[in-house]
Amino acid sequence: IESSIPAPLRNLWKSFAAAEFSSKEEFQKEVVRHIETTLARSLYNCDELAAYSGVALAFRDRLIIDWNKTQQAQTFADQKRVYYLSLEFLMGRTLDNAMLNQRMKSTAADGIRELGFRMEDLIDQEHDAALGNGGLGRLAACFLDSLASLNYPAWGYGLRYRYGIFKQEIIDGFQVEVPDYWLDFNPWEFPRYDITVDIMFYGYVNKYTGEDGRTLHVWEGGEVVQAVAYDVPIPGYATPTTNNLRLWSSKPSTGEFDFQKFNSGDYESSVRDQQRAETISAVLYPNDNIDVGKELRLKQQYFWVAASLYDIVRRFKKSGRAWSEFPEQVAIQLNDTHPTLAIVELQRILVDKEHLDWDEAWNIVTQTFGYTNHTVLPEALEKWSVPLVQNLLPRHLQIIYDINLFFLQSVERRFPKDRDLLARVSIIEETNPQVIRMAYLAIIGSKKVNGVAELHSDLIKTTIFKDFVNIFGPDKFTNVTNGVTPRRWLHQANPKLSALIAEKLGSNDFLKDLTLLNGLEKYADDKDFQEKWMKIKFENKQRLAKYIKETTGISVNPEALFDIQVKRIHEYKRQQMNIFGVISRYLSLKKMTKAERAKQVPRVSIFGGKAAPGYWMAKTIIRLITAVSEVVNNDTDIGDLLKVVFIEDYNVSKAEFLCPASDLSEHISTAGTEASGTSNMKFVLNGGLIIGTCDGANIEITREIGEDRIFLFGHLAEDVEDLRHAHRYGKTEMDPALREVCDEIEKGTFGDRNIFAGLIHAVNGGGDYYLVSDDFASYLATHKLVDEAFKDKSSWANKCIMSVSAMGFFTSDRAIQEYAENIWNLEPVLVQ
Ligand code: CR1
Repeated sequence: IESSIPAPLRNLWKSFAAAEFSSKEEFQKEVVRHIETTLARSLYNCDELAAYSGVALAFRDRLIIDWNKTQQAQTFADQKRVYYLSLEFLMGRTLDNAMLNQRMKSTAADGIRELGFRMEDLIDQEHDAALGNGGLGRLAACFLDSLASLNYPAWGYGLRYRYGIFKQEIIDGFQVEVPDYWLDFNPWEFPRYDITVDIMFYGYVNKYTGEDGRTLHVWEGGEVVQAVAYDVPIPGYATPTTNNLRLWSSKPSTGEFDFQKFNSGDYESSVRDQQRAETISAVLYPNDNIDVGKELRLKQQYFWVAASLYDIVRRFKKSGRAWSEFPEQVAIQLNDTHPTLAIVELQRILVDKEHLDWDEAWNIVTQTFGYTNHTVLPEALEKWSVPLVQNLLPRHLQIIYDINLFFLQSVERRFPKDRDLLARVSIIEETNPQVIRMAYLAIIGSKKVNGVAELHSDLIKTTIFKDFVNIFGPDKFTNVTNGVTPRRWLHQANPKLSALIAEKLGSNDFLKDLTLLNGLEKYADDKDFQEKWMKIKFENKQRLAKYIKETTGISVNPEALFDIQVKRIHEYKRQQMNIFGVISRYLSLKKMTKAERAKQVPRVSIFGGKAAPGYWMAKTIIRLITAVSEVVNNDTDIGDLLKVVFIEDYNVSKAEFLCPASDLSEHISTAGTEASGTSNMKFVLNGGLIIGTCDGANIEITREIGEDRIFLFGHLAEDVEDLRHAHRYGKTEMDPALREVCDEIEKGTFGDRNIFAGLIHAVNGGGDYYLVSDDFASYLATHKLVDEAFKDKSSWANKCIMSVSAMGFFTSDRAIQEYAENIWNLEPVLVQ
């Protein structure tokens, strides 16, 4: 590429090349320039938002210079790239992360102070980029950070939703959803109006006979929508590597209006068509771990997958290589089944457009894809109705049928006469209407399938995907335990702790190699270090206490034990068990004498999380939490011994100040239901202990940090089936403490009992699917142990320090390295 441009021209350009600011003064100059010219403001009308914008634009320039270098270096290197397809990227805020990854935060903070602002205030101006629901989307964001930090050539592909996850307001104790229109000012994206792809829906399939006598399928006559690329730079930590996240936005493809309609006076209908096209990327579906199956969602999936594949194939074709080399140049990772149509779309491109033989094409496809499963919950496994797909994507349905036919034929050859097996593994489920099992299609079309924690990866092999392990052999199935980026979740979220650790270890290197944390082990008993450590925890708790006071009016004592459960509200995550436990604690306190009360450890129970708008039970759980908090917090008898707080609108930036402020966090899902969990990792990394079940990554955390530093309770995954069976067939007696709690709710202590009838029924007569009653006694007993342990401050500090020292395994860098080596076969590219 370089040699195609004459040297003099090249040199002239180089002499004018944009340079990165590197000193405080250069930074200040850039900020003022952006405020005065890009934003048309001045010293006299520069508020915090304008100052934030100026700083963000200055850093954006820096990112884009590195982004350009990186894209060039990766193109020249001509190595394999990985494409991470995810419908969700829960990025949170960008400015702080960009400053820290570029290691310019203190320079910038000094510069901004001189210009009359405080960096913390400016950071607070930024709107979260909330293009995800929960763990799955945040994992994708952590992975992008690690891919760039480790210099891997990688692109993310997603949708540019105009509305991210809704904002949650609590009104009269109930959740109310408010749209999240977040694009007013977003300096972190670059529209690429020149990069567009036409995407078709509906239409029909025609057959032709080609010159070589082969049957060709042509999909035509449908409605066309245009995808426009928006690029988001992803900076690595302490490296110039800045990768790309490409988000697609939808718009009508035939220009602004249908002029025929417009001219004939049908203005409204022409605007409606335009809006219809824009609707595709308008809104993120707000469901975590639940599949709703709406047509618009399928449209989103195909729109995004087709645009991304077109882009990937276009890039590959520029290299001029033979198709057979595609899997050596391209790895595509499917983040859950949402992008599974990519398998079908690539097969369609290769067969219908590039005229490869079916088998040759299928061979390429199945060497290219990897599929990550994130859940075993039946209600979250995607199934699309055949009539829906037939109508929206007629050619894709034919290809799915063919994939299924050839697959079933191969199964039949290996396992003759096993008709049950064929029915079990068929991509098509014979319900009425028939449905397509997307997970099966993803398995059949991928080279590797992985779960996200050891227990989860074992469970998928022995339960939902058992037959496929038989058919493909065990090597196709593997585990990559999730991780979190220590840059955001330690260095950025908890700057004081990060600085203390750096001081002790002698450098910041642990942010690149988290296993270096084990150097803290030898200070775990050092009283002076323990004190410094706990002082930071206390200050983080004070900051949270202040926030709680300001936003809810509730006064909490920062000396109390802060017990936090923040995550999406879901019955399997068992926030209902937590609040039942709080009620039980309240009832015990009420029964105590003054002298007994004086011996109790004061608690603050903090909850946060969104309920899917259509998930009535989850909304009822929120209502019970707010109802209990109204009663308990106003009971002067109880005072500081127990406070209950619901934090409104839990999101990434709130997680960043909640994680450092916990003494104890709750990860208490019914065993076998939480695939991994990632906030468990964040809380421990920030020096908090956890109470949890033997589920997901809790098990591996226990293995790393040691059993006596975690409060485990409850039944094991292997017990669950029998327990559920017992509930279904007659077991009715309830745990006595739980019975007392239910009675209290039914007495009306927490307001209108009818509101909570469904919640009570679920544990009392309703089959107790999530085994709250079965685990309740051990849950309460374990909380007693927590109280006892918290009284011994030095031993508590020792546990926290020892735990942090053993958290090296849970960096997303380790996870990404495992993907790169075992699944993608990917090598880093160094950027000069
Ligand atoms: C799981 O519930 C896991 C994340 C990321 C979620 C959670 O335990 O940590 O994925 N699964 O792997 C999910 O959203 C659709 O499935």
